[in-house]
Amino acid sequence: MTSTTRPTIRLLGAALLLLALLVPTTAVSADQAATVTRGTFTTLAGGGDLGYDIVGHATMVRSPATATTRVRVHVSGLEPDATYGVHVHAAGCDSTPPGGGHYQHEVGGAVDAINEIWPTITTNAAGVGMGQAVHDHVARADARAVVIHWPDNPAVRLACLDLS
Ligand SMILES: [Cu+2]
Repeated sequence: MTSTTRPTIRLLGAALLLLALLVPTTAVSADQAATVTRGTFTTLAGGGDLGYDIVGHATMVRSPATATTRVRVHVSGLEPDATYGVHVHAAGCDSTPPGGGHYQHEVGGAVDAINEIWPTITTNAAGVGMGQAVHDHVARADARAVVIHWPDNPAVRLACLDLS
């Protein structure tokens, strides 16, 4: 071994040691990895009766590493320039009513956009809209459906989506 390669090897050794020290603190371990659930909307009878044919999808990302949950919704087939109440619900779309009740962070707590997950949709002139909600907790497994309500009467459920 020549005298010129030794410093290189030492440097490499130091770099590997540094890497070994850094990796455990910077890498996201398997149990901290984000969980992604998604689905596509089905127009419910309540929506079909009103002439809606809703097409769209939603994605929920639960990130334990940052203790956050993000929901994004993208839909077409809605009224132009309108706002639709959208919530994460706690039962499947095959429940009665579809989606069951609202998902709540603190069960039995406030019915608002903080304790519940409300990715409200605002549409453009073409009736296409997006909604998003970001929360500083990781949603439980019972955050399992997304329901779009009729603005004129929120009791009417227009479309439902199962997150899986
Ligand atoms: Cu709802």
